[in-house]
Amino acid sequence: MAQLYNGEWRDSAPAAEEVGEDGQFRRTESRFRDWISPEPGADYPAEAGRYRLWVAAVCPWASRTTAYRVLKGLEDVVAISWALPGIRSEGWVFSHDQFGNRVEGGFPLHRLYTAHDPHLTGKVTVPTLWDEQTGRIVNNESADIIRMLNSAFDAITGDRQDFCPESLRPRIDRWNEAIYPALNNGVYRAGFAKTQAAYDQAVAGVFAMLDQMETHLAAHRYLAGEWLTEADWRAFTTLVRFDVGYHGAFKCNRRAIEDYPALRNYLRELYQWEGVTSPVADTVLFDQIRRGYYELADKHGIVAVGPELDLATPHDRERLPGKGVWLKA
Ligand SMILES: N[C@@H](CCC(=O)N[C@@H](CS)C(=O)NCC(=O)O)C(=O)O
Repeated sequence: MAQLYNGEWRDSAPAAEEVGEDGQFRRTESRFRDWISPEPGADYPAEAGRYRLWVAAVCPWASRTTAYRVLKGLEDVVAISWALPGIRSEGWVFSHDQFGNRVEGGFPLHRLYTAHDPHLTGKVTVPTLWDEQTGRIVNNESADIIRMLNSAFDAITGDRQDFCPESLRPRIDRWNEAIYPALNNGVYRAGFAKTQAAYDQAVAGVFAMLDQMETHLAAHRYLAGEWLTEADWRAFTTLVRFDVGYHGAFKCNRRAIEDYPALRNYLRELYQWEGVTSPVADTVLFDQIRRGYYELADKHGIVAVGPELDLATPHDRERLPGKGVWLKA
């Protein structure tokens, strides 16, 4: 994997190898974990127009943050830069730099990381939350970023939706802790496995989790019951990529989401969710997702044709009791 070594971008280096001797893929922990806060005197105070998200449409972790940006009505508050599609030797590449200047040949995200620290060693990942005022990276862990977006800017936007209410936290965390290793990251462990045993184990975990979710969602509108929460959005960004990406490119092909009656309707309901400023569906760029995964998986970069999905068709979830989104007092 390409990464920074003492501020230098190197295309491959065994030290950063994320595949162990047993052929298992292990994702490195994110390193920037600072927090935007509405508290007075915070290092990163909540201010409109100060922060920027650097994202890629193919990436499920980045997509958590792009979904929250529309869900919480933050389109005029937190700026966004979308990576140019395709895999490049420089990693994620953007059309403009951090000052808004167009860069001929593209601006690699690793430049942002060395602007933060010229001697940095580590991976360069999306999403990255950047502070334009100090020229520093605030955070590059999507799980943290969505918790921040859920509340940090509420006083600015007036939005009271709470996707992580205190009273539902234990349920949300329980689903997150189960779904992350088995499904969100499980599809990558299947797709990047270097041994049959590692693949077999990962793919078994993927489908055991989908089966468990199917059983739960047959009787409950959402993962945490009657309320739509963070657990649903973290599941969503993997589910929406499954049939067009993971099923073929990552060999997760025992079943498709379309084969699960409850999951397929649940996926439609989330996909059709109206954000405050734009629909969640606008943040899902199927063409880039499909291309992105096949480029990763196929050395010739051949993109599979199917399946054709129409997630805008009606769902049947109204038959289950649901209260929608929790509102803060
Ligand atoms: N734990 C991180 C993972 C982010 C991540 O791994 N993003 C991928 C794209 S899907 C990436 O940028 N990979 C580049 C690399 O591994 O060098 C998060 O959830 O934010």
